[in-house]
Amino acid sequence: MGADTFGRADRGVRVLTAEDADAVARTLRRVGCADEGARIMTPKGLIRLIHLSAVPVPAANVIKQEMLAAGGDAALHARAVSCGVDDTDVVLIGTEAQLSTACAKLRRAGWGLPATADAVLDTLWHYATTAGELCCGAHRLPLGRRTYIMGILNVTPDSFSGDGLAGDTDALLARAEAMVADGADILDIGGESTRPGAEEVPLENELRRVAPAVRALAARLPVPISVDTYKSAVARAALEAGACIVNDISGLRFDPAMAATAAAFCAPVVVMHIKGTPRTMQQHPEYADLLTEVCADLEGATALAVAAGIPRDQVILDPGFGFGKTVAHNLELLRRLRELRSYGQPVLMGTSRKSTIGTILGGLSPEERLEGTAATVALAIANGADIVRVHDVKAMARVAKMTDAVVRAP
Ligand code: HH2
Repeated sequence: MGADTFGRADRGVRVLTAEDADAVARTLRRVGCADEGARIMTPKGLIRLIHLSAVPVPAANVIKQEMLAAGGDAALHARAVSCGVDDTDVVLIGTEAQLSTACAKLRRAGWGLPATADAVLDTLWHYATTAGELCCGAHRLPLGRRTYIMGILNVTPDSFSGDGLAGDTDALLARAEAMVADGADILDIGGESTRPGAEEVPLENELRRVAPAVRALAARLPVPISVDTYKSAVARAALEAGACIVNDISGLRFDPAMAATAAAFCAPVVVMHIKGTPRTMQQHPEYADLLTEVCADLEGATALAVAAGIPRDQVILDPGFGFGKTVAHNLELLRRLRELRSYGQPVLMGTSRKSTIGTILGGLSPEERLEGTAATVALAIANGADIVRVHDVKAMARVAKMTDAVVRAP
């Protein structure tokens, strides 16, 4: 663009896409900006909204002042300024540069603000960084390079998707081998359906379904096996039989011995959010603030895991698509999944063939939900999922590879 076009609103003016530091830095360098300039300006190019829960009002007012002084702002409850409430949630609004400046000041303040400032800086770092690896027995899954495919193997007679294989070990092995050939990185074996309204399966039945299946698969297949259960006795039997990940839809809540069981085997755990139990969860689920509630629950589940000795980075977060959620809730979870990246922990999403997809697409049955599942898998990956839990491994491995090529480009 030369002097003749400069200043004309219809030429060379556009909004840029740059959602992380690397993208901002590249954008600045494209106009010939010096490396040092790009280093200084990159944090000014990333605006963040950060949620803080239940801040005492005096502290919240100090935070607001420091954010304003740094050129950002902070939203508080309408009655916080007049001390009409005792505490308030806060939304910090600022560029990373402004947030850093405000946090540096808050680290020298009182009212517990140094800890808050450190938490904000930690969170910003976690949000921007994917590092580490999942340690699953002898298997290592480095995070951030690509999305991992968790293939669903239900050894049940009544799974919602109609794919259950209770009692047929040969068929199970054949399906598992096909899944691995099609691109499964993890196989998730479950012996109890957790579809809405499902009744609990007695422990003995679940053990009889799961343990032999895990033993057969672990001996023959080159990928880590996870066990989908909320019962510690089933988890223990599966881990003894060769499973190396525990996938607990209750977020370690239904069985108090679950966290210690996983810890004893050094197994990573998937902690999932559920509201209620599978039997009750779809009875008018309501949330004052969906993501705040889901994230607080997952933080609590992580604390249980860490207290039992599981390293924080081996605690995988799952917002529980379909578990105590309306269609609107599920869509919001998918849209805002990236918020779960605030914790520096791996993120898993399980949308496969779920009823929300059937509803949106006009009442399709589970077997007809492939394309809808593909859309949700692509969005989950674009919004920060490290692992997707799916029935249709071949198709979703392709969706993941294609999406990874776009969103994980160097
Ligand atoms: N969904 C189901 C079961 N287990 N685990 C995690 N972590 N996340 C999920 O979204 C999830 C899960 C339900 O799916 P499926 O296993 O196919 O059905 P059923 O429970 O009816 O066997």
